[in-house]
Amino acid sequence: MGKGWCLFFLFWPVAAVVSCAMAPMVGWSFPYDNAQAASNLGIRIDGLFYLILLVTAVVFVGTQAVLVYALWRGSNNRDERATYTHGNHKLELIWSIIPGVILLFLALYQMNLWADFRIKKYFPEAAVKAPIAEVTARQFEWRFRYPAIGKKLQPKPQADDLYSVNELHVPFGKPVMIQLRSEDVQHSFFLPALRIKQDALPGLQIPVWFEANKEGVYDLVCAELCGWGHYKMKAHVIVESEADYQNYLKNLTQQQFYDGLGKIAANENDSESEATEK
Ligand SMILES: [Cu+2]
Repeated sequence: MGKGWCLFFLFWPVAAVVSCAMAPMVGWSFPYDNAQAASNLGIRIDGLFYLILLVTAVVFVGTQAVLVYALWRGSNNRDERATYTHGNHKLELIWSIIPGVILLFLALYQMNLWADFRIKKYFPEAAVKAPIAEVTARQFEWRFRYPAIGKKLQPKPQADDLYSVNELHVPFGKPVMIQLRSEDVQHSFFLPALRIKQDALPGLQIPVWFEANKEGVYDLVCAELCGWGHYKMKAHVIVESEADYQNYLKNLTQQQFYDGLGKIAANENDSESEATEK
């Protein structure tokens, strides 16, 4: 093999490493201008991502360096011939045990993060006690059902529940939980900025929690090819202060229960039920 081929095989790993290192500078890395994740759990997930990237980068650079060295040496010395061996037991043990140990380390290292993210027992208690909304994915939109102000979300829709489509409001700085459902096929609730992704499955109600750590308008997309209108399932999650969030719910109540005569039906019902209770 000529030296030209050695350079050819050297070029690709170098190009891969350089483009990987440049990715954050040119916007090819994490979403939102490579900003830090907008949730505390997301920041921990990014940490795990970088650790795995580092491990794979070391292995990749190491094996490529050995490959190029072997090619270069072979191209320098045309008298040295390759020999055929049936295998090397010791070598095979080494390259089985080292990746095995690395994988075992990663599997154990990420267990806490996985538990905090997915196992309900480890969710923040306040979030579990008061889910803020039920999120229903359907072909091809997201529907949100909030409980009436001051009430708790019930498994079945209530007369005074509040609804919105493709716009979910949540307060920042505190853990919130949603109940995720699908009305038809399999969808996936994906908040790239918060590093949250969970499939929505027909017949199941799946709790998902997150804690947004900064205000903003973030994309909510469906990450499961769910039909011809899959691309239309782009919604937004609006992360705002607790006061703005409460205002939003108030406005939603007013819009939804306005009877056209200047009265808010929901409030009227409330005062009526209070009166009957007395
Ligand atoms: Cu979908």
